[in-house]
Parts: sequence; C-alpha cells; structure tokens
Amino acid sequence: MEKNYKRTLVTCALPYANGPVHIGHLAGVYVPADIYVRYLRMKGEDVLYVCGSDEHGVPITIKARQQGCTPQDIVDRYHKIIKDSFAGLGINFDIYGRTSSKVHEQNSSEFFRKLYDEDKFITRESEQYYDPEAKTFLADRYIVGTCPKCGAEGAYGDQCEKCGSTLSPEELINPKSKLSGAEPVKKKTTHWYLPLNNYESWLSEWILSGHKEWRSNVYGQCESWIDGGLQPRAVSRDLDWGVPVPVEGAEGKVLYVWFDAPIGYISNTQELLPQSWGKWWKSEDTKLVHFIGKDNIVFHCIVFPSMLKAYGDGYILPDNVPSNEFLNLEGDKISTSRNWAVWAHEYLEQFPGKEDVLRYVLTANAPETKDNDFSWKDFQTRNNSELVAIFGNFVNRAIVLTHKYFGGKVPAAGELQDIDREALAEIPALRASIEKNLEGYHFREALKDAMGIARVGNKYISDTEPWKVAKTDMERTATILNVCLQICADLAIVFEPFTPFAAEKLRKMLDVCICAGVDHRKGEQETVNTFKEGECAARHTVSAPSGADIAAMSASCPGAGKCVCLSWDKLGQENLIPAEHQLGAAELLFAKIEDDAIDAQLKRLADIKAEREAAAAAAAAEEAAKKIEPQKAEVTFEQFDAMDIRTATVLAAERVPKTDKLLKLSIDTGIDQRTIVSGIAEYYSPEEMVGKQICILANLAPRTIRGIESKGMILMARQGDGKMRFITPQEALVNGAQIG
Ligand code: B3M
Ligand code: ZN
Repeated sequence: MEKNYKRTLVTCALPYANGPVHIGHLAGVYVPADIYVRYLRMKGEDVLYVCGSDEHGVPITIKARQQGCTPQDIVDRYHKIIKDSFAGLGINFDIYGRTSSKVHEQNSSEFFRKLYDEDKFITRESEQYYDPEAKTFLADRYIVGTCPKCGAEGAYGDQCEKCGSTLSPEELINPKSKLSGAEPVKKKTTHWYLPLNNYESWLSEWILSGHKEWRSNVYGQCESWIDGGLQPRAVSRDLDWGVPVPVEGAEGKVLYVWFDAPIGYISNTQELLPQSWGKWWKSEDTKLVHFIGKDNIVFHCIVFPSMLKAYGDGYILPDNVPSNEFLNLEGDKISTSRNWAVWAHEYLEQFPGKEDVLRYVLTANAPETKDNDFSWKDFQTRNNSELVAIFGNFVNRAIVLTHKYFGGKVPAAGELQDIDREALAEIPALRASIEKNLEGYHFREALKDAMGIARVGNKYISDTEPWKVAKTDMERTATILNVCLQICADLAIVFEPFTPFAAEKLRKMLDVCICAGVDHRKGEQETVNTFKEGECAARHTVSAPSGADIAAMSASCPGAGKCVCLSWDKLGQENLIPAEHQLGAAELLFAKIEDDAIDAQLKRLADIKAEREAAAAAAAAEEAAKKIEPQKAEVTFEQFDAMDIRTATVLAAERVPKTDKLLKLSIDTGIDQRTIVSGIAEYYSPEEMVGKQICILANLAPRTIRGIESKGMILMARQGDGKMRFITPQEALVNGAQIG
C-alpha cells in the first residue's frame, strides 16, 4: 500500500574512502539516486539527500600501510577526490559527510552504548588469528598464504584474488601475517554480537510480508538470508582504526565498520541539521530510501534495520532499498585492484563538459535487473546517435530557425493541424510513463521515455520541414516553430533529472528558468535559492520553505509574471513559452565524440590488459621454472666414464638459415676444431656465443642437421620452463680439459 508521506530522505551508500569512485559505483547507486532526488525536488517535494565517505575498515589500514602513511592521510585524500567527483557530475548531496567526524564518533558510540546498557548484545569468545611479533589480532585480510584452490601465492585470508575463491584464514596453506611475516597463532578474544536471530520473525513480517514490491534481487536476497536462519553478528573488531568500543575492558577494540557506517547516515544528517534532523529519521511521515549496490543488501535490509529496531526511539525503516546489479567494463568485471575501471575523477578530466554523457550512458545501460556492460563504443554511439543526433539536433534546428526567420522571438502559432496536435499529444502520455517509472525506481525506462519526447520533436521537425515551408508560407512556419519550441521547453524540464547540465544550457538558450526544488545545503536555514541566479532575463532568485508547493514558489519568484518559469508540473502542458518571448543565443547542446577519444580509452584498457597478461605469463613461467624433472634411471660408473666431456671455446657462430632455433658453432675443443649445431638460438645470439668457454660431450656420434655435420653436443642446463644456459667452468681453463 502506498503511504502518504510528507518528505523523502534519500541516502546513498557511503563509498569507502580507500580509492576513487568508478562507473560501477555511479551506475549502481549515485546516478539513479540523483535522478530520483532531482525529480522529487522539481515536483516541489521536500527531499533530504545524504551521503558521505565511509572512512573506517581494514582496507583503509592496509592501504595506509602499503603507502607508508596514516589511515587518516588515506581517507583525507580519497574523501576529497570522491567528493569532488560527485560535485563534478552534478550529484549535489545536501551533505557529504565523513565517518571520521566528531559528530559521528559521538553518535555511533552513543548508539553502541545504549544497546550495550540495555543488554541488546551478547558476547562471545572466539579464537582469532594473532600476530605474536606485531602483538595484534589480524583481520582476515592481514593474513596471506597459498590459495588452497588454485595454488596462487599471496591469497588473502578472506579471498584469493587470483581465482576469486572466498576463503577463510584456516584454509590458507602457509599462512603468514602481512604485518611481520610471522606465522599467526590462534588466540582467544571476546566480541559483542547483535543476535540477529532475535529479529528474524520481525524481519520476515516487515520485509517478506510487507515489502513484496521491492526489487526482486533485493527481496530475494532478504528471503534467502531469513529463510537460512539468522545468526548473531559481531559488531566489534580487534583493530586500531575506527570508533573505539565505548565500554570498559575493550582496549584495542573498535566498532565493526558495518556497525558504524550506516549510523553515518544519521550522523551526517545531524551534522547538517543539528536541530531538525529528528523529523527526517523519527517521523512516520518520512519516506526513507536507501540507494545501494547489491553487495550491500544484507547490511541495509537485515543488519541496520535490526540495529534500529533494537535501539527503538522511533527510528523509521526504509520504505525501499533500490539496489542495482553490477556493471562490467568491456566485458570484464570492474576491479579496483586490477585497475579495470573508468574512474570518475579521470573521466571528468578527460571529457570536460561531458558530465551528462556519462550520466546518460550509465542510465541508459543501468544494471537494474541484471549485470550490464559499459563499452566505449556504446558510449560513443549513444552520444553521437542519440544525444547529438536526436536531442541536440532537434533543439538546434528549432532554435536556429527561430533566430533565422523570426529574429529569435517565439512566433505565435496559428491554427494547429493534425500533425501538430498528434506530436503534442504524445508528451502527456510519455510524462505519465516517466513518472510511473521514476517512482518505481525504473530509471532506464524513464530515460527511454524522456528520450521519447526528443524523438517526437526530432521526427516532427523532420516531417514538417519548416526550412522548406518558409519559402512559401511564413504563417505555417511560425506554427511549426512554435510547436517545436514548446517541445524544447518540455525537454528543458524533463531532462533536468537525467542530464542537468544540458537542461540548464537549453534553458539558457530558451531564456527560461526552472524551479528545481529546494535543497537543504544551507542546513537549518532551509532557504536555498531554487531559481538559479542569472538563469533567466529577470535574474531572480527565490526562497521558499522546504516542501512549499510549486505554485507558491513560482509566485514568490521576483521574476514572476515577467519571465518564463518552468517546473515539473508544466511538463506536457500547452503553451509553456508564450509568443514574443525572446530566445537566447543558439549553442550546441552536445558535441560529437570522435574516434580518437574512444581509441585512446580503448588503448588504455588494452595496455592494462596486456600488462596483466604479461604479469600472469611471467608468474606462470616462474612457476614452471621451478618444476624439477624426476631423476633418471641409475647408470653405472662405466657408462658415465664412457662419455668424454671437455672444455672448449666458441670461435665463430652463425644462425642456420631458415631456422629459429639453430646456431652453427665452430669450436676449439683442444683436440681439434669442429662444428657443432646446437638448438640454442632462442636463448643466445651468435655474437653472444663467440669467445665463450663451454663444455661439450666430445665423443657423441656425429649427426647431420640441416645438411651440416655436427660433431658433439654443448652441455646446457634446462629449467622446467625450457629456459637454457650453457655450462662454463667457474674459472677459465685450457680447451680440452676433461670433465668428470
Ligand atoms: N562502504 C560498502 C561499499 O562502498 C560500504 C557502504 C556503506 S553504506 C553504510 O560498497
Ligand atoms: Zn586461488
């Protein structure tokens, strides 16, 4: 049943501040959330949009150790990079906080303390790995060893990155501490656990009976967790980075990162709205929506709700938890450790002015119901054949022709013909579909419909051909261009959630402004401008209390009555821009992306792949080199003594024509000068061999190889990978010295 809420609190998963964000994060969480928030704001709804960095957890401490700096240095660095990337893409949270903040430390400590005081935890003693030299417990990631599944060295205690197997430290062969190299020992330690089993029937009722509308991937995961039987979950860790466990006798223990991180949503809200945060978190009138990736489902649907339930005090639960599947890159899993990703901050540097293109492609290809693939070719095609050729082309033709024939003033429409009415009639229908899709978290479909409006416009202008009509009938041309400009205004509204930069540019061309809704970035004041200054001729700004209705906001705009103010509720209505309204200058909305830009990206990825493959081949060869052949059958002394092995020196060497492997060597054996043909060209050039002292089996029966008589054999040592080296006396000797 749809509840009637008064406000919406949207949270996005807090990215770990141990690396930049990539397109997988953007497609999975942040772009869809941003579309949703922008849409609700344009409808005049009161929305709070909260995110921040997740700055605790073991990976951050590992990265700090690798880089020889402190965990604080790491999170400071990545917090900034991530924050700037979001801002660069137009993802404007009301607050982008951090879990290393003071507010959060207090808040999460207090949260733990209350549950502790009320006996909501159980304690359990368990054996954990301990580094006797570094004198510290070891998180699974801190233990490395040989993978029991694939034999790779350097597998972690929780996962082998080589074969992808999930492991436990017990399974590792030859486990070693990453800190000291010492062999970890088991040691007893006590931790606090949240007994999720106590919340099982409540969770089942709330989710399995109450939220059948959740996406099937989310619902399905919840169902399998609950049906599988919930277990107590540790909420503390032995670690020196994080929020200290705020009870006596807990030295060296911190809150488990997945205990403190979701509380970070609350802390960040408090930081922004120290007085009024409660209405966002503790009012049944608030609709809470968590946007997350699929690997976060259990924490947001099972663990965090159980924490809030245990805490009580009126905390609300999410109304929905839209979660996407994963995005792949060029057919391969995105991986930070393998550098197989498109990083947001690099994209912004390499494609300035193309923020919207990424937002568009990631939405058009969003992995909403299944894993999906990002490819640079598709990126280029979607830009060139959709954004440029349909949306941009339509807008450009409409505005340029209006300037050409009517001096940039919106011409009045005469009587509409069927073709005009039919085009305009499509828009309200598309709007209804867009709204339904956005409200149901189907962003891909919603974008398709929005693009549908651009297609309507593009088809209309192509079919009506105002540039031809203008030769004979200016009145009809006026009507056609009026219709086109109304559709442009619709596009300036409908694309605001999806491609906000282009929508803004379009509004500038049309010289209209828009109510994009109140945001809360100014905190308690809640009077942030909605009409951006300089956006229309009146250069007005407007302030309104959050949640004010759109009509009231528009009316309070200083430019009301003087300029053209658009808002979501006008989408698909008639006459959005009145006749005689003066347009701004025409600009290109989108620019073509040329092959060289795409080729550069493909090359970068190909280089990464080649590097990875070369490293894998080198590692395989290293393994093969270690392979030792079993000993041959026994020989007698006499058999050995029959072999005449001598020192000799290479006098001349040349390649045997038309072969890759053979060298023809003239050698001085001390006994004579002779020719030996040897298969060592793969390992030595002729130049390298000349002058070298070697060992030969001198009395081997001669053989003819490629027409050359070879007398004897050069002694070589051969490794498991086939690599060969000739044998040379440890000190120069005369040629012909006997070996044995
Ligand atoms: N940092 C995991 C992630 O980025 C985690 C999300 C926390 S949300 C409270 O995938
Ligand atoms: Zn493995």
